[in-house]
Amino acid sequence: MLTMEDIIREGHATLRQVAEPTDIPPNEEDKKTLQSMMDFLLHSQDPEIAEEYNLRPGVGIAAPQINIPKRMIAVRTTNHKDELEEYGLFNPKIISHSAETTFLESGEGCLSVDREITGTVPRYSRIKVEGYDLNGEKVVKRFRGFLAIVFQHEIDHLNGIMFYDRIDEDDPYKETLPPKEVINRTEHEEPLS
Ligand code: NB4
Ligand code: NI
Repeated sequence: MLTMEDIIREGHATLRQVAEPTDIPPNEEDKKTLQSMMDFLLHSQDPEIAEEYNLRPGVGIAAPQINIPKRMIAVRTTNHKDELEEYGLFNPKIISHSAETTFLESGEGCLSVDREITGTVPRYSRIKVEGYDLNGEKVVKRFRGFLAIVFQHEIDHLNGIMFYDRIDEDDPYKETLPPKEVINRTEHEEPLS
């Protein structure tokens, strides 16, 4: 089972590399790795297991964080309807996104970063992701709200990007203005938790 000791921290070169695509269909070793990443999220969200193994809670993890420079991510969280959404994807890719951007009010953290970093991390409000699941089946799905932010944080890791790279260093709390055509949108996003 994966624990915090398996997670590499900022300063480690792997976190700055562009990860390699996996085989499709996925090989058994990569499938085992991805399953262990999904298990880590489950464990980290179980108060008893998390306490026993000293796990920080996580809603996402990317393979480079366990020092495997391959394009694999796991995401596990609830959506705006409070339903569990769980994904393990090989070679995930954002194939389209909104012009509108958003950010997590409470900022972002990272299992590979052992310090608090405050500031606005701009993210697309809505994305369409393509990838392959544990069975090697193609998945194409739209995400918005918190889930969209988690996917962008994880896909960034596959490209060697850390969340704080996206904070404006001269104006850390800068709020990126939405593009003109969506400022007057009538539809409201659910509040981001
Ligand atoms: C990835 C996230 C950082 C910001 C916001 C938040 C948590 C992570 C990092 C976007 C993606 C891990 C991977 C949480 C968390 C809220 C929901 C449901 C019940 C506990 C869980 C706690 F754990 N970040 N941790 N950080 N990363 N919310 N929640 N809750 O997951 O570095 O690259 O279980
Ligand atoms: Ni992270």
